[in-house]
Amino acid sequence: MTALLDAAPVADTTAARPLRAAALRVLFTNWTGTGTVPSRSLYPHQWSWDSAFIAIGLRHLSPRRAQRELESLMSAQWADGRVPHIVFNPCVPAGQYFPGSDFWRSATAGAAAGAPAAPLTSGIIQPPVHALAAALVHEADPAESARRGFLARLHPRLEAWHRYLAERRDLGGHGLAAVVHPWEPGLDNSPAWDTALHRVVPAEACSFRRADLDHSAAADRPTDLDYARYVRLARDYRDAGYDDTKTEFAFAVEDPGFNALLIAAEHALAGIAEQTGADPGPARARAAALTRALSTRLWNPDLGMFSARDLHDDTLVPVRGVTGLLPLIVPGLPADQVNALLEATSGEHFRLGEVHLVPSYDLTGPEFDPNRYWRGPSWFNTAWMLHRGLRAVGADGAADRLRQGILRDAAATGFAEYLDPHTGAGRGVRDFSWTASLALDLLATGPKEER
Ligand code: 2M8
Repeated sequence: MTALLDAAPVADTTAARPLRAAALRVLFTNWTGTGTVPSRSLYPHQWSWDSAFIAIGLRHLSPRRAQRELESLMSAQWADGRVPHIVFNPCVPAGQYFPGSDFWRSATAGAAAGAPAAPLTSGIIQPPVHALAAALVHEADPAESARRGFLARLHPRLEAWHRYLAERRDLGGHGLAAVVHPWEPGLDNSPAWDTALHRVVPAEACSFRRADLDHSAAADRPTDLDYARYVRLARDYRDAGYDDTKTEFAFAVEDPGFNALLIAAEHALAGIAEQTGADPGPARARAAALTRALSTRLWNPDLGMFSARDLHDDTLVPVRGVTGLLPLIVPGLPADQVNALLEATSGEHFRLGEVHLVPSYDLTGPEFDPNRYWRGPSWFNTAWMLHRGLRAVGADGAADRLRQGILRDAAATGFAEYLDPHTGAGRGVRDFSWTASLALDLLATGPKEER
């Protein structure tokens, strides 16, 4: 191992103060009054899994604000249980983000599926980190949480959200939730989606205008061809009324990261049910069934880690993506899979401890690009989740070093959206909310805390 992560640590006392202050400044700047935008420039609305990660950090600043972050997101939930991946801020000018509310048309196209008349939202989803976030936010100040009835109000919404995933999104029929758009697992242009995405007929280039390139370098973002396919998939879903039973999904994938997060969230939801006097049984049963399905259906023995399953031909995708490591957060995973995952994190494909954070895709893979979004760069949320997984399986040394790397790189890059795993150079936008909030979380929880 190189000395990279042994470099001068961000101490947990006085040396950490500037980092904490800077993280708080980012979260204050990006707060809109009811929620937090991921970035004032590139992402000027509220995003689903961003809000969950943001709440996890915000709880150390203001548990009440962290509660409001989750409450505002969940108030945009559809009647069928889905939590939309974007909640649009009506005060942001149309055209500042594409695809905006005029593209998704949730209030009309989504009406039959249960979209609210307001706020306007997208119609797809993102990973279900919310119950985990809610449990952590509650723990930050249980008295204030109880006084506001936070968990009691959120529990039915979270239960409906998880039921939506279990009942409407088990497209493969084997007990796992499927994603129907590369934006849904949150790793938009991961090489893990390439084969499935290449089957999608792109939308006409003249039918849309990207806004992301106004705020970020083209070399750091998905290509125009990727975008044309994203637009086509979203348009087809919208035109089928966002109906999961009627849409002919050209893209349908079971992702190990999405399902691992769902399992962690089901465990958190069972705990929330217990605290609120509700029945924890359904969440526990779903967690157990999901864990069995994950460890059989998405374990890829050829890769020695988990990988996505393409529902088009029911085959495992032979690609090493960072989401294939995230099942480390799943309680009760078979020991041989845990051991193989630990080997995979430190092996040549991800080189944990030798490169900055953990790359989003195989360092030796043919598609690896250190700059382009989810095709190689390291991200702070996946590093935070892996840190949690390492901690959960008792790999404290590796967890401590990763924690140190997250703090160091967040400070060094000005809270970059992502970074080059080899050089540590920041990529994408700066002052990115989940980078700030997750750094804040690790500063507040200390190096060896068991969670
Ligand atoms: C990125 O995705 C959005 C679409 O949802 C985009 O590129 O416009 C992803 O990194 C996603 O994981 C993230 O939630 C979102 C906002 O930070 O940006």
